[in-house]
Amino acid sequence: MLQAVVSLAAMAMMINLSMAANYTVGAPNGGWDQSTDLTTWASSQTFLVGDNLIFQYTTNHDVTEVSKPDFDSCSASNPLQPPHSGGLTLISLTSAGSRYFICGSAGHCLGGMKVQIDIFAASSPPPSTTPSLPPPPPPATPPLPSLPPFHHHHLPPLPRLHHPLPPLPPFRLPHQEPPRRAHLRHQRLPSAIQFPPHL
Ligand SMILES: [Cu+2]
Repeated sequence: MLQAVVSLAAMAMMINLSMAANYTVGAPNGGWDQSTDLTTWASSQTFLVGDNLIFQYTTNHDVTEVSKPDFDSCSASNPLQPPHSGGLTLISLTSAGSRYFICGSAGHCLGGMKVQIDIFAASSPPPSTTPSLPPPPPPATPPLPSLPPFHHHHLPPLPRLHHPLPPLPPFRLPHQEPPRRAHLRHQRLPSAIQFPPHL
């Protein structure tokens, strides 16, 4: 049971990793510099929770995360966290909301080296800015393994049944005597009843 939970968690992590996107700021036609239109670049992307920003830059720049007022005024004096430097900075977008990055080098933010990143919850990206992906092709159906040819099992012929029956005697209707009519005999009544002579 515990093993199943652990492997499920590992699978969920793998799915999350596979779904997370890395965005190199300004790429592919620009970068984290003063000559890239970073506002246009950011508006062409959809950032989701779990995605990562990758800042690649020459070492005369840095990555300074600031509040929106400081972003608007290009003030790097109150960074939300120590400025990142060194030429390669990875920022994990761990929650929904807006984050503001400027370059802390003097004059660079005013020169346009600033970017606002709007991060959406992974489960509900805005439908208007979500690029519609073509439907995935139907999964190829693996061919079924061919079955070995089917051999009909040849059964031996059944022995013929020989039950010679003795010939039946010719069928005769049982002799029936015609119904005998009871012979009614007219009994002759005496034609003349002779009464004894009247006394
Ligand atoms: Cu800079």
